[in-house]
Parts: sequence; C-alpha cells; structure tokens
Amino acid sequence: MDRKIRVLIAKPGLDGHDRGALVIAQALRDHGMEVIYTGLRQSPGQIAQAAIQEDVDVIGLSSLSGAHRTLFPKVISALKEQNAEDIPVIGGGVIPYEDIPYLEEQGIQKVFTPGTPTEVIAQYIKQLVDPSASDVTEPPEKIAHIGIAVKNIDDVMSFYHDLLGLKLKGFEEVPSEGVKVAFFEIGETSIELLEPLNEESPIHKYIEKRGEGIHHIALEVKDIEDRLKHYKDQDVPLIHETPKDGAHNSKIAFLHPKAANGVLYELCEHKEE
Ligand code: B12
Repeated sequence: MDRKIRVLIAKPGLDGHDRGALVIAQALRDHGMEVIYTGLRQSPGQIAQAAIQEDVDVIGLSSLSGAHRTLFPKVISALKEQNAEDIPVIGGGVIPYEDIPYLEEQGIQKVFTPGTPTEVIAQYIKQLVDPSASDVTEPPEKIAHIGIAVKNIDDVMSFYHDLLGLKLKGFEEVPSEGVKVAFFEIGETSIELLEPLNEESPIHKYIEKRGEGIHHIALEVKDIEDRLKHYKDQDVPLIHETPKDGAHNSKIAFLHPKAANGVLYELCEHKEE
C-alpha cells in the first residue's frame, strides 16, 4: 500500500478516560499511520460523520466506562445510516472478555484489551486495510499434529493402528531433528509418533529426561518467517529464530516451552503440494 493508512480514534459517550486512546493514537502514528483523534465525549453520529469527512480506513473506539455494549453497536448503526458501513470498526479499553463475542456479532471487527502490545494492534490494522499483507496476528489455522515421543515406533503401532484404528499416512525420516516419524490421520489433524534415530536427537534426550509421552503440539501457520520475527520482536522465547525443514515438505520452528507454561509448541507451514 503506497499511501498512509488513516485511522480515526474515537471516544464515544461520557467516558473521561483518555490515556489509552492517546497511547494508541501515538503508537499508530509511530507505525506510520495518520491518526485523527476525536477528543472526549463524542456521540455515535458525530463519530460516523468524522470518519466520513476524514475519509479514514478504520475507526478505533476506546471505552473504559462500561458502556461499550450500548455505544459500540450504536456507532455501527450510525455508519449504516450514513451509508458508510464499509468502514471497519475496532475497539479497545476495559472490556470484559465475555462481552467480546457480542460486540463482534454487532459488527466490531476485533476488540483489544489492556496489555495487548501496540505492535499487534498496528499489524492487525495493516492487514485489515490491506488483506494481501502478511498477517502475523492471524491465529494459527489448526493443530497440524500432536507429537508423541516413543522409544520404538514398531512397539506402539498396534495401539494406534489396530486398537484405535487410525489411518496410517506414512513414515518419514527427518534428519534435521534426528527422528523417524509415523503419521496417523485423525480428523483434520494427525498424531505424529517420533522415534529417535540417534543419541543426539532431541527426542532421545527428551525420553531420557521425561520418559515417553506427549512431546509437542504443532500449529499450522502461514508466513512462518514473518511470524517468528514478529514473536521475536514481542520478546517471546524461541528455540528457533528461523525456520528449518520438517517432515512432509514443511518449514518448522519451535517456541521455547517458557513461552507457554511448559508446553512445547511447534509452528509449521506446509508448502502447497
Ligand atoms: C487512570 C484511571 C482514571 C483517571 C483517568 C485519567 C485519564 N485522563 O485517562 C481518573 C482518575 C480521572 C479516573 C476517573 C474515573 N474512573 Co478510572 N481508572 C483509571 C485506571 C486506574 C487506569 C486507566 C488507564 O489510564 N490505563 C492506562 C491506559 C494506557 O490503558 P487503557 O486505557 O486500558 O488502554 C489500553 C488498552 O485498553 C487498549 N485500548 C484502549 N483504547 C483503545 C482503543 C483502540 C482502538 C484500541 C485498538 C485499543 C485500545 O490499548 C491501550 C494500551 O494498551 C483504570 C483501572 C485500570 N486498571 O484500567 C480505572 C477505571 C477505568 N476507572 C473506573 C472508574 C469507575 C472511574 C470513575 C467513574 C471513578 C469515579 N467514581 O469517579 C471516574 C470516571 C471518570 C470519567 N469522567 O469517565 C473503572 C471503570 C469500571 C468499568 N469499566 O466498569 C476502572 C476500570 C477502575 C475499576 N477497576 O473500577 N480513572
């Protein structure tokens, strides 16, 4: 996108808390956007009008007063009345998580609560305005597989294949990880049995330390490189800062278990077959 993204930050209703709105306005300017701030105590109609007059790409509503369930939908209605419902609206402030599904049903694209890094908000807006931009804030698409560390794949095959009756998709050796892998299909995802090929394999070390069992959960993502860079910028502890080759023509990288309460997550991006 060649021109600057234009954002209207607005404070609907009688809410006098303006710090968050000002913080967001400044952060978005720092990300190269043009930001117009309405100031306090605007009516939904005034906000819609300002958005049209300023020809903005996005409206960001800020509310800390507890009136978001009434005011945010009113802004959506005011935009419709003025034939401007194509302007996307996001929201933020002190908003209980249980209210978020309702606000999204009413047409708010996304709600950001205290503690969300401003980097994430800026990335989201960029992608909202230009969907062709890589979106590292989009959630992972699905669980690609669950990795289970075993000493010997042959010894456990009968449980997965014969008892559970899962469909065996195949075997593969992944030299970069020092493992032999067996894949079983289960719905949209799969179970991946991991057998160490040598003593240097992380799976060998894992079994030595913790015994056999669930080793990791792999999440299917797009743009793995951009995503890793984004997580690094957010100080998320990573095992791999750049992706490496995984099974099935994929690129993979592991987050450090410190990032997720002791759970080892793998990111994995499958190339189009
Ligand atoms: C500072 C503060 C005040 C200051 C406000 C100063 C100012 N100019 O803003 C003063 C002392 C004036 C004040 C007054 C009141 N306050 Co006060 N206040 C707070 C407090 C402690 C911090 C708010 C703050 O500035 N946070 C820092 C900023 C940077 O964070 P933020 O606003 O949450 O913004 C972040 C995100 O929410 C998000 N975000 C915010 N807006 C937007 C918009 C978009 C588009 C996006 C993408 C993201 C986004 O990004 C920001 C950065 O991370 C909160 C408690 C709390 N912990 O939140 C109570 C709080 C908001 N206040 C509260 C109350 C009740 C009041 C009063 C009614 C108290 C009274 N009885 O007089 C009055 C009302 C004043 C008024 N006219 O509206 C309640 C609100 C309860 C509710 N929502 O149901 C809170 C939650 C305290 C509480 N736990 O009860 N308050």
